[in-house]
Amino acid sequence: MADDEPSEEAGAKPELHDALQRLVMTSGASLALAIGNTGVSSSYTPLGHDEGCVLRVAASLTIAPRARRSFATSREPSFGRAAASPRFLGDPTCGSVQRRGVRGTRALACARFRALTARQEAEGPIDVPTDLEAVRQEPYPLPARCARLPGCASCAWLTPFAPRSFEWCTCDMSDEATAEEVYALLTNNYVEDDDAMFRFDYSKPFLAWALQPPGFTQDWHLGVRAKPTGKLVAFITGVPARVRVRTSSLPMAEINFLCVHKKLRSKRLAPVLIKEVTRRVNLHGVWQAAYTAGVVLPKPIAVCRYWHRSLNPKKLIEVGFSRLASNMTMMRTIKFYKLDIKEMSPGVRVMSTQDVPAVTALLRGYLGRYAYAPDLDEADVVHWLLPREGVVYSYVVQASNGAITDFFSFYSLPSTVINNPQHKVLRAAYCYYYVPGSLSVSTLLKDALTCAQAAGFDVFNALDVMENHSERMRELRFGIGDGHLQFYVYNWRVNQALQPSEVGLVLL
Ligand code: MYA
Repeated sequence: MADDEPSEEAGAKPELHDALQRLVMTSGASLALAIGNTGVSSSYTPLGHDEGCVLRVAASLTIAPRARRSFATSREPSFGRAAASPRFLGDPTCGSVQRRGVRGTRALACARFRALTARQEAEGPIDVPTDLEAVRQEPYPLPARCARLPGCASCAWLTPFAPRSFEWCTCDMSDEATAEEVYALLTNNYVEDDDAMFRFDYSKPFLAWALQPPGFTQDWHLGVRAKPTGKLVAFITGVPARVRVRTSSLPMAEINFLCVHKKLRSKRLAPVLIKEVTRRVNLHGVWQAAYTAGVVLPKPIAVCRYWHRSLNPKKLIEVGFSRLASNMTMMRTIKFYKLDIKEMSPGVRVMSTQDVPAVTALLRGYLGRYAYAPDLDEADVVHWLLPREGVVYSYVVQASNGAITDFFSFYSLPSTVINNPQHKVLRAAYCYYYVPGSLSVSTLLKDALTCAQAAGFDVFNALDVMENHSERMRELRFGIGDGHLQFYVYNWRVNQALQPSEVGLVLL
């Protein structure tokens, strides 16, 4: 091996590794397919923002050369009521000062402030569950299109005076024609990077899997159709899940696939979709929701980052996801990222149905250590983790005595490569759940990378959640992305934002 050749041993040539990582990431190679979801207590007000909100929209799919894309609208934080109230209470110039004297007023202000703070600090529901009968029974009205330009889908005028030209629909994902419509809407209009180089391309089998877990409700797969064509123009989904926030295990909806057709953007359809899905979820007696987004909304419970590990560096360079480092040849780069299937840990095999009880027990034990994690049972494990070709890949490690000691998994989420003459699709594997036992997390991740490379994926993406800390990721030749993914819990107050290492939830 020549002196400057990449070492197969991670860390043996740190300067070379760093150069490669710089190549891959600072040049904009970070496919931070971060669909966004957000942070620290979370009550999202779908119609009309809270004054104190910070809105910073970050790219979902962050990638390459012209980095630092800011899909970003940035609104500086202003003081919301919570911040303003204590200031008012403590204001010695307020009327009560004259009546009570400064000291008395301060004492009263302090007492009120303490009470207020105590209320604010209690973790739990922001709005305590309402009586089901108090939930609005009829759907929210949809805005109408411009009356002056009949048939115009793209003008900015939406008026309540025009005849209604959109209608709600419920999408039956087991119906082939509907599944095709949803796929078409998402594949053409869903999350892109700021440079419009890549767009998520969730496959139909993936959508069928993601949207029909045990106990799913078709009513939560909500679409908007244009009248009179019937074309699907907007979509949002919820699926039921039991999720634990610290010690509270709650029935929640996991909200995903919020999408408005490109020609109907900025007409405030999204807030109506969110309100309507909230109503439908509430009608089932569910008052909390988990979601992630690249945008910053009020308020993230955790802010996480993506890391990217090249598996097919040549293609990543060709599509503009990565660049060749100045001191590297293509051959050396390929060698640097090559993983040898013969080096897989002994005992690793594809998960099968008979492993479900053992994998469930392992996951329940391991995820129990995180502050924000799913509360999985065997039916969930059957659905979410039994392997499905092209969708989810799961492996166990079996000891010589037959015991299942470890588990790892990843899912497949390709992206359309926009306007590239050579490549149409980027095949990305995303780190899903794992449980270390006899092997370390690093070894499990290396095995996962090897399986993903052998299965033909181009890149392996992982959030810095669970034990995916930066040191480990660098060791495994990941490069950090420039996208952030915010995690949110709807209608649940959390005192302090969680560290990524406290998050054990992976949303698709
Ligand atoms: S994250 C994936 C989001 N989808 C995409 O990024 C796909 C590409 N983009 C689009 O399709 C549109 O740009 C979308 C906005 C649909 C995103 N989450 O209609 P508008 C707010 C929440 O004029 P459009 C995912 O799926 C924005 O702050 N809100 O804008 C999880 C503004 O509000 P305000 C968002 O560009 C979704 C308002 O929308 C998001 O035409 C979780 C503008 O509306 C976002 N990602 O459409 C949803 N992006 O004016 C919350 C923008 O107030 C769930 N906005 O600032 C809450 C829990 C609900 C269930 C509760 C049950 C208990």
